[in-house]
Amino acid sequence: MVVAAKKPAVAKAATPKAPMKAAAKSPARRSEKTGAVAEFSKEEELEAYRRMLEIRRFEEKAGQLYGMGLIGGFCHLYIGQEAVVVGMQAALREGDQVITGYRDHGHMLATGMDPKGVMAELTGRRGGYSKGKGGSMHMFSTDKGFYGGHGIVGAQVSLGTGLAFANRYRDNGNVSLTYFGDGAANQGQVYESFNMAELWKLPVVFIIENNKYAMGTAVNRASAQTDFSKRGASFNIPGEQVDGMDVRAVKAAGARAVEFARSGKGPYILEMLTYRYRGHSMSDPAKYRSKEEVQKMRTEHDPIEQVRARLLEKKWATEDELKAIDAEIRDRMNAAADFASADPEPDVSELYTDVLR
Ligand SMILES: Cc1ncc(C[n+]2csc(CCOP(=O)(O)OP(=O)(O)O)c2C)c(N)n1
Ligand SMILES: [Mg+2]
Repeated sequence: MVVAAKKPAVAKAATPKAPMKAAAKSPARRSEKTGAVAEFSKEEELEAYRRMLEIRRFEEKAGQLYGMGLIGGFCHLYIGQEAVVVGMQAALREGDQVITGYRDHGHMLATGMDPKGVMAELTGRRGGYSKGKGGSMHMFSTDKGFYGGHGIVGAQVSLGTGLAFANRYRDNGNVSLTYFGDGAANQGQVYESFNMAELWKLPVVFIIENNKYAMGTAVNRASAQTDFSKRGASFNIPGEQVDGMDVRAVKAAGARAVEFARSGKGPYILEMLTYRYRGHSMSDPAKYRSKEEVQKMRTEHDPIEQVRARLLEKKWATEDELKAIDAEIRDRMNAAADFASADPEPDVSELYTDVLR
């Protein structure tokens, strides 16, 4: 309706200011995944270490609270994939937006949302981001630019494209980061969104978190084209595969993609090659993959261990300094868990507030 009422703005959206075809000529361009990645400075390494560890410790704590019966409903942990959101967030500026699916706690913390508010929402308490009425998949913070947390597979892709359309319409220069999984990449609305995003040159970066499985189904059993960076080829959307376990590679690719979208050239696809260590959700025994496969990823590709090893090797931090960072983060996550266990549940009078009837 807004589209029909404000034709000039739509015409503007369809006629972007910046020349657009140059970079879009080679869709599905392979990334420099196998080449050297730009080194981080000491400050960047330490920042990445802290940010990723925060997510890891938060998720471990959430897993514990779930085991204690304090978290109801579904709970999808992000452990193993931390480098993706931490690297991408480093490419953003204030006003940019993030939207994702149900595996969303890492994205929330990366945008700067308060672990206490997120944890209290998981336990259904008043101090939670949705006042305890939403849970793991229903949290938002427009202040931090976080738009959920969506339980319907692929739903966030059209919503994220809509956020980008609004940015274009308002000409505010903001970019929408729209995250989804390898399984979601086979959903029909993804391609309707791709078409519109390219047609109108919308400022959106589509980030496909390829963690090799959709619930218990391996990528090669569900996808005819397993190189997801090529999924935009028929729409002329460029794409790259990125080592999603290396925060430096993610940050570099993120900066390129966000700059591309922000400058009016249209959407960009980043396929993040990543891995989740835990089951699909807390109730998944993960029998569809071997323990050795998981162990190999943990020991050889862990995103946090990679940063830790570089920090020690370059003598940018000592074991004791890294232990102190870990202890401080553990304390904060324990405090979040204590708050989320002690805070009262919402009052019965809250039952119908903020709810569409
Ligand atoms: C429309 C729809 N179909 C099916 C489901 C059930 N479902 C929940 S998660 C999921 C797998 C999605 O996998 P992927 O996109 O790879 O994300 P990941 O869990 O690996 O992060 C499915 C099929 C759903 N929630 N919504
Ligand atoms: Mg997946």
